[in-house]
This record gives sequence, C-alpha cells and structure tokens, in this order.
Amino acid sequence: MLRLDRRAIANVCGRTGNSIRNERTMTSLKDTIRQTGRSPIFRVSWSEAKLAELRREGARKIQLAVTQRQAQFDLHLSWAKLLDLITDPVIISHHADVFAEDSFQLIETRLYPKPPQKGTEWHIDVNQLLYYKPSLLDSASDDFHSVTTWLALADVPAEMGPLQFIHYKHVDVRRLVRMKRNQPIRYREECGLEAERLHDHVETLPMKAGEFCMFDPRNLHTGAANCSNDIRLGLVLRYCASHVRVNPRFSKTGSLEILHIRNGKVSSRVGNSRS
Ligand SMILES: O=C(O)CCC(=O)C(=O)O
Repeated sequence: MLRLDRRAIANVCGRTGNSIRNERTMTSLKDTIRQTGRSPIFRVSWSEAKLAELRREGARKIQLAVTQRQAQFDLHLSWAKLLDLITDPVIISHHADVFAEDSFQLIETRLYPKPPQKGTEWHIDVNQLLYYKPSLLDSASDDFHSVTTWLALADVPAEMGPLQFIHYKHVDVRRLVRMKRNQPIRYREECGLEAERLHDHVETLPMKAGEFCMFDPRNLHTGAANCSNDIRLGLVLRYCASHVRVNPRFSKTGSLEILHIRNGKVSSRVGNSRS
C-alpha cells in the first residue's frame, strides 16, 4: 500500500529531470570504492537553513528514535521532506554513477540519533550480505551492487560519534558472517578484536551537516562513541542496483517498501509485507 503522499511524490518527481548524466563526474566512483572501501565525502544541495528546518520539523520523530529503535526505520515513507532530502540530485547522481545506470532501488532508511556517551559496536552489514541476491559474498568478481550511505543531518565532528571503518580486504568477511549466524555473541566480540588488531587501518569520517559518504557493506565499521553532550544525528541509507532482489526478511519493520528510482525520480514502490 502506497504510503507516500501526493506532495512527497510531486516534490521528488518535479526536481531532477534528465540532467543526471550531465552532472556526473568522469571519475569512476566504483573504482574508488573498490580501492578505498568508500566514496569521497560529498554534500547534498541543501543549504544549512533547509537542513535546520528539517531537523526542527522532525524534532518529535528524532526524539522518539532516540529511545525506540523501531522508530528509526523508514521514516522517508511518511516524512515528505526527508524523502526530498534523500532523493536530492547530488545523492541520486552519485548512486547512479556507482550502479552505472539511472535506475536503482532504495531499500531502507535509518534515522540514527546517538545520545551522549553512546557508541555502536563494530560490525559488518551482514543482513545486506545475506538477504540481497546476488550476494556480495558470492561475487566472484570484485564488483558490488549495493552500498551503505551515511549522511550527517547535523555536524558530526570527531568527538560526536562519526562513522569509522576498516576496508573489508583486511578482514575475513565470510568467517564473520558464519559466526554471526552461529555464534552471535562471539561475532560481536570478534568484530571488536579485529578492530583492535587492525587499528592502524581505521578511518574516521567526521562530517558537516549535509555531507554523505557511500561505502561497501562488507567493510568492518562502527560509529564511534558520542563524547559530546548533544545528540548525534546520522542517517543510514541503503541503495542497491535495480537487478538486486531483496528478501522481505531484511525489513526491520516487517514490511519491506522498496522505492524504485529512475532518471532521478521515484517511479514506483513495491511493498512486500512479511506478516
Ligand atoms: O551511525 C552509526 O553510528 C553506525 C551506523 C551503522 O554502522 C549501521 O547502521 O550499519
């Protein structure tokens, strides 16, 4: 059942037109992500004032998401301005570059407000590896078809719990995935130990409001501890290529609602309820 209101769809459809190809850079983002584990840091086209308006408008949703994990997921389906942000032409054009086509899918969003003193454990995005087919675990080539995109909704300096990662080439990803399935507690410990062992390879990504980075879901990654007295505001976006099939079990809400994006516009939505 379509939950986007008309205004949300009009906002998305009216904006980006067919200019996507012209906006692309000549650099291969795919190669950059392959080599470094991530894209450069980009910035959406929104002004700081417009981002502040989004934060004000969403204050209650943000507050709820601080205390209720379930309230963090897929807010773009009921929050027009958030959908507007995550289909910003800059985001769309860089993902189109990565997937090498103007057609791709938005699978999930997670608003991630991190309270003071809280951190995230080191992990890999195992569900993205298990529930997306073809799986990046099986990929014989060094190719990839899905990225995790992390966007700062407000400034996230080093002390506020920015994203950190270690390129997956240093890690035995298959072993960690097996462990997550069979020994989840050991998996968590092992991810932490791997991060300690590989501390020289940790890259930390402080960002200004509106900046975002796309990275390979196989990377070992975390959000550092938020050592400030303010809530850290991050947004995790999961985009993948149009040929990827996503198992409904991927959904954290019980109802997978995939947005198909074509030529910069949300062209359709496919619901796939689990219940
Ligand atoms: O935002 C963070 O602190 C970490 C987010 C993350 O790694 C994830 O959701 O997979």
